[in-house]
Amino acid sequence: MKLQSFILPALFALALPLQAQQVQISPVPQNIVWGQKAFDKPAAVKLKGASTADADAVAALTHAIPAGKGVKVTIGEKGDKAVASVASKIPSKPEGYYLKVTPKEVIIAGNDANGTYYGVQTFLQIASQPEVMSVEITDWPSTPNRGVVEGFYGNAWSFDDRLSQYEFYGRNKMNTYIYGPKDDPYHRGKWRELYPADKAAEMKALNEAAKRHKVNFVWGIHPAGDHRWNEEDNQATIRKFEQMYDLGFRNFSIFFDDVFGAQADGKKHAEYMNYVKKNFVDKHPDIENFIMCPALYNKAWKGSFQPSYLEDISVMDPSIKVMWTGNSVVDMINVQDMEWINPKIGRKAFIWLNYPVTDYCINHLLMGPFTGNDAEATSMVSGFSANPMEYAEASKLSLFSNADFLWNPDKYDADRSWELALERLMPAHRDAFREFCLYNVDLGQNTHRLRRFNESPALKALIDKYEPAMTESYMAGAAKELSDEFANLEKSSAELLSVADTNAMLKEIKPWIEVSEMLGKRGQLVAAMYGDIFSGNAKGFVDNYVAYAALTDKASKVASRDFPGSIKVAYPMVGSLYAEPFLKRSVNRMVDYYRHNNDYRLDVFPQLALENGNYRIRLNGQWLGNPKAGTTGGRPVWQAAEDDVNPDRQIWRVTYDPETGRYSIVNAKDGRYINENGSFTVNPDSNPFDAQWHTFIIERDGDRYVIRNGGNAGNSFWKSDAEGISKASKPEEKAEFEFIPVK
Ligand code: LOG
Repeated sequence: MKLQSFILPALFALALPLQAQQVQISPVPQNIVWGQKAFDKPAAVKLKGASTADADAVAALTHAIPAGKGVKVTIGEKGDKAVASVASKIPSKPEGYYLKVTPKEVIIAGNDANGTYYGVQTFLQIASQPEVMSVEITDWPSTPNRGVVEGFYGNAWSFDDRLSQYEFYGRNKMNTYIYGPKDDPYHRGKWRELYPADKAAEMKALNEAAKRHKVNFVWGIHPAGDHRWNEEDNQATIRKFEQMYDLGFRNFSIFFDDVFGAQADGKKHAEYMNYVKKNFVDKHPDIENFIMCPALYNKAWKGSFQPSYLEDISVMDPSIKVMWTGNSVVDMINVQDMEWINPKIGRKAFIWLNYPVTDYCINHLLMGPFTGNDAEATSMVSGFSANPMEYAEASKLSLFSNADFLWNPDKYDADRSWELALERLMPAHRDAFREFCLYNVDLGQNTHRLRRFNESPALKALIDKYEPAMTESYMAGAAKELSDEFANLEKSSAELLSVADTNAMLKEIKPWIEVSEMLGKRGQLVAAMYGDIFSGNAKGFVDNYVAYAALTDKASKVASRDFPGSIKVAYPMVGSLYAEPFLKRSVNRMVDYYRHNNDYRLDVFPQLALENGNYRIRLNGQWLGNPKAGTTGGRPVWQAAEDDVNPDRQIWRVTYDPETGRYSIVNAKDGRYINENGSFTVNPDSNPFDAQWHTFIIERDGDRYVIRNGGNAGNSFWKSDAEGISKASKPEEKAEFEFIPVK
């Protein structure tokens, strides 16, 4: 008894410091056994086998740790004499490797060139610590072609962006980069034209850089918009591909995405692909990959294309890989997706994952954990590439985890991977960067309906805990905790801004960090206003409100990429899921309360278009009425005559809702609300009043008013039709109503 209690703490004491030297390796290796300390961080490596080992692997090693007198490192591929003694331990898997670190020596033995290169990458992670641990690793990737498709609309990545990407892919064991920036004219608009000499030289340099990092640069063309499916255009394709081949490219793809109608003909696409296969690919036996992105590239679109499209392209040469984005344009990949598509195209689809691309939600950055893809689906793909943001450096946060996931999906843990990515990408400012990223997770409402709900969990918890009671009373704890959380965001953002000009990633996303800093300040002002309103400090409330409004205005004007020639300008949105709506609700509520209870400086607050009250609504001399009051469904209608039998049927109660900052419009006779379609609700039980849907923006224009939807109901204006009111499809159709107060 006594002995045990003495030994146990002693063992822990021993185990802990050793544990501390173990490195979290990313991607997570398939098999790893740690031992004791082997040696101190090496200043140099004494190489054995370097002359026969893969040259890129040797270069990657000696670039990080110079060759010289130091730790003995034996390196090579299966079949090399240098690594013959461990030949049986090398996994017989493409890109696999065996790595052993002992106090005496290090052995890095690849199953092939990529394997050796990846063995070096793993060793460099282990050897980055002051004390290097003994370890034995057998490792290989679970997914064959892992990487990125630069396939977004907008400002394409720069030359330097790309160089930095390949280095990053190599380090994180991604081997594929598919080139398809929609706005490179030589990729799409001017696909028939050869690259001019200067651009060709850049392309060549990029391909060579990619190769050094074991990245297959897949050069892609997008002719689908105006290909005439004739010999002339087929020849133009071959000419362009031959130019790229001569520049050194050995991987190719053809894109047909986002073309519709007659251009989206599956038979023509397949014939063309087979033509290029026969007249180009087959003439160059050293070409590795030939890939196509079909016009019908996701399941949700199947009804909009020829029913036989997928069958028509399934006749393509079986070596041609076919891309697929999943169940819809933007969706994570699961087993069912793969079970659906693979049999239809007669091969394993090559995934084009539309994440973290933001070309359809450009005001947002996607800096949250990389989650939602099924591990099992990776065995059903011929490759997996993520379409990133036009912000190349910021995309690395997500791509780090993309690499981790694809290498060893069974051991992938999204949160752990995300934490490690933060550490590796921003070691000196990890905590500040983490706080910033937490507020840049969700995409906002968007056409593809992907949402991420794990934004700012600490703030979300405070809102859930305190907001309901904040209208009732002052809670010092709530004010302090909310203020502290926003202060942390401000402080973290300020820290990042102080180094932003010398850090490639922070420089790129600086506008978002500026907006974050302002959000942090604004949140603290709102917490202060909450104190002011309950203590009756009118001056404090007004001053804080004025500061808040000025910062809100300033933040709304921060723009990203507004340089000449920029394809799209973004207005950064931060904390759009929880933080911003919370501030907006709180301010609306407090201002509404203040308005009703104070008279000091009411001029600083935005004027309401309409005061709460009863109104008659008139257009073109007709009155909006509810002649079937008391029934279910139907709609308000225009009536030429005033209703003097039941005047309430033409009277509308207009109420400002401080939560949303919008108005509800309810009939005075039967209390039925007008819904977002300009009708009464058909089933009041299943569709009760919901401020997110049934409140409207009312704006003043001279002595008339325009009405539009808001919140979940979109933002269309209201127009008048022959019978009543309805949503306008174009802003020009909007009606200008009269609101006549009923005394
Ligand atoms: C485009 C892609 C774009 C993405 C997200 C594919 C295959 N094509 O809807 O260029 O970045 O969606 O907006 C696409 O995804 N079209």
